[in-house]
Amino acid sequence: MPARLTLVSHALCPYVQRAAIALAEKGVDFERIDIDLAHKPDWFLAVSPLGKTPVLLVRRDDGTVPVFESAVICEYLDETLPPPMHPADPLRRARHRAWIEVASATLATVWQYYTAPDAATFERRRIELAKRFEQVEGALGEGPWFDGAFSLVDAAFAPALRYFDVFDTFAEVDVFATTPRVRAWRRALMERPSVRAAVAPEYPRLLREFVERQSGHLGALSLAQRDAAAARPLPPQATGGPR
Ligand SMILES: N[C@@H](CCC(=O)N[C@@H](CS)C(=O)NCC(=O)O)C(=O)O
Repeated sequence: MPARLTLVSHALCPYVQRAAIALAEKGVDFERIDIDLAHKPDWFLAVSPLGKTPVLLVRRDDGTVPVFESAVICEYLDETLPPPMHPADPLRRARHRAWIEVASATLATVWQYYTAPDAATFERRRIELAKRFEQVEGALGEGPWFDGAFSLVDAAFAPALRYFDVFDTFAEVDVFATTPRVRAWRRALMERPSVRAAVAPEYPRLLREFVERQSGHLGALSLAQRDAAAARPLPPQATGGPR
């Protein structure tokens, strides 16, 4: 029998990750299909009016319903599957939904950061991102999660924070110098099994290559790090062998 839930995805899409995290937290079986957003298949355009991933295909006895927009997918999953990932109190829930919007704005800034064409623009966007994370710092609770139990806000921010795990491997740029709580939150999120499983093992390589293809400042830092690594002499061979 085909899976009841299919997540139509793209390997690097951060919005897909939100839905994948929510699905994993709910412990539900689902199928994931990665598509090429540069060549969108007709069947995809038929289920995605805006031509964007993610789309959740929900198979029911009376047919398949496509649910699109990551926030809507997450809300649908939360309304239909335990455990709850939104707080029960309406005001607290409203606050969580509002911070999910901030997570989306943060993703837009991360995109501008890693596509910044030159060093000066890159630095301006680094400052913009650091300020955004200072706002988040002020909203964070005692930890380890955004506010109490692991919630949809955690699922929404994890993909934005994951980018820096990859960027940190080739560029020495600190976006989190003034935000110790965000740093701790980031570490906790990256240990969470649902967050880890939301991307494939080749994600770091694919993201790095994608950044390089943007031909911006961060891509140049990545290429420079590759060149430096290639020019480094190999460590001396160990002498002798097992006796
Ligand atoms: N608001 C949407 C944003 C989704 C989105 O921007 N997806 C990107 C990939 S990460 C996409 O499909 N872009 C293709 C396009 O815009 O043509 C959501 O939350 O699901």
